[in-house]
Amino acid sequence: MDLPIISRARRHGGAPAVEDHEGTWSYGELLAASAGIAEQLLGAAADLAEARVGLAIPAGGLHVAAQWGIWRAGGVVVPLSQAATAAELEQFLADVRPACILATGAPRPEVVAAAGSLGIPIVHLARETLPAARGLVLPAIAAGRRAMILCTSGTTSRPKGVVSTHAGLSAQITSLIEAWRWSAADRIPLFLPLYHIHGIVNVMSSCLWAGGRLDAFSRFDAAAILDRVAAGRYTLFMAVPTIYGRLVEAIAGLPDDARQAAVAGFSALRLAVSGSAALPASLHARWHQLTGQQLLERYGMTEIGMALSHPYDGERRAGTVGVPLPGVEVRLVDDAGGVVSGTDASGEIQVRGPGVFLEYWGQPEATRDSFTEGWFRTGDVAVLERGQYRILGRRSVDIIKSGGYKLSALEIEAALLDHPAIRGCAVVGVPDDEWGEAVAVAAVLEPGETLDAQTLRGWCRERLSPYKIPRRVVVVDSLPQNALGKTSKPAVRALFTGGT
Ligand code: MCA
Ligand code: AMP
Repeated sequence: MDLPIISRARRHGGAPAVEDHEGTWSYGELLAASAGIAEQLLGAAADLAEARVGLAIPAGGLHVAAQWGIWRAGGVVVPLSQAATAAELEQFLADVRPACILATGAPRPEVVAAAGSLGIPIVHLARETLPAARGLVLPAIAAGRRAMILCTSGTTSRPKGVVSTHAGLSAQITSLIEAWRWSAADRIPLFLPLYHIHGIVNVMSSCLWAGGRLDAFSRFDAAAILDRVAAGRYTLFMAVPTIYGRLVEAIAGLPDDARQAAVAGFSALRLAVSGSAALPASLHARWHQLTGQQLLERYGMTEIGMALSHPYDGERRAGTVGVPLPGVEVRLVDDAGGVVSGTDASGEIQVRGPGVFLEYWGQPEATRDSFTEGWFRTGDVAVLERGQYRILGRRSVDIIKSGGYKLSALEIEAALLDHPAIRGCAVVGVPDDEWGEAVAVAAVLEPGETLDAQTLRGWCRERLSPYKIPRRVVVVDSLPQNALGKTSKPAVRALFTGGT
């Protein structure tokens, strides 16, 4: 039996599915291309039996065909970051050990280097030379099988692989289809990275599940996107707060006619969604003032998909993230382990439901520790206020959200501590108007050493993705300590914010 996303695509046959720099792909073309890719991956095998396959293809029809092809052959999709350094990729690839990596054109040198050092073959695909399907019978894929592994940073210095099953992804998608009323009439731009749930599930997979049309951009380009919005191409829009902030600025910089057209395009959307990081109330208000649209804010996580959302109809109160999505159970648990009842008391958000991930790849202990009584512990703290959840913050000071990306302070610290001039350091997230939080580091140097911010950033650039590079650097004689003699991260943060 076909996977649901495949059987649904069959219903839309000749309808346009994806528009990218190479033109339009219909649902029928995606199905044919994915069958050919599946057969090529299978070779003489009947089923890839959950072999991992890396995906390093930019957003577009070929990316979708490759993703579906891997699934149809029984493989597990491992999307690769388009920003990662060779060292980061090598660490992740060594962990998940893909059988091969699907790429197109000239793959990023970082991918070539990492794959080369681990002996992982790169399979090149191009639209014009895709293998034609011979009509072989593809394996039946049970819903409980592994489908995807995403790399996520957290409270450990090494990122983890989050494993989702086909059933889990289907549950995440159908919840959004119902709550946000996706239909085949929907048209949406895709400019978010395709190695996170936001771009993969909320935008790409939900759109294709519904039979809608996706405009794929290789990256976020405000001018190109505003042009299409102004042309009235879209019914839906999904982005992180940093992008809405940039759009406000870009619209303000347009000549009168273009500005009016862009605003009219946004005003005509049936829905605009913000998430991945807190949407400042001021930006919610600014967007409303500009477009007449109330942004719908939602809350999710790689491990669970989307959990909370403002209602489609009903109050979209700034500063809150709404109510549980269909199929998702949410509870708040206080520090003593008690379930918070009633309102106005805070607790950790815990989530249960069919969309929750299966496991951290190869880390049974970390998987076990992240659940309690069958509930996933998100590490985010919230309060239920007048019927809607409001996020108060995170339990761990070591998780930073910058421009929608989740970063681990510990991972950045580990890279910095390798520098011979650095004796100690503490990385924190500090409030930032553009990025939500910006990465900041306080460093203690070895006696007699000097290190300027530019050199420190250069060191990081060779080892870490660009968005992990500290934006603010201060050299101190010693790191502030708490009563237990450990580095006090709140006090480190105060070095940058001036607070105490
Ligand atoms: C780029 N830079 C960043 C970030 N992005 N620095 C900090 N934080 C970032 N997020 C760096 C660039 O490397 C560059 O550094 C400098 O900032 C300016 O780059 P620019 O070209 O202006 O940025 P950009 O390439 O246009 O990217 C900005 C962006 C991007 C479009 C906002 O960050 C983005 O797509 N964010 C969305 C991420 C996302 O989808 N997150 C969802 C994951 P230099 O000048 O030094 O070279 S969360 C998720 O999936 C969960 C489930 C959920 O709830 O959604
Ligand atoms: P990720 O691990 O990249 O999937 O990021 C998930 C984290 O993003 C969550 O644990 C939250 O801390 C944060 N997040 C997602 N959506 C929101 C939101 N609407 N408001 C505040 N934080 C959010």
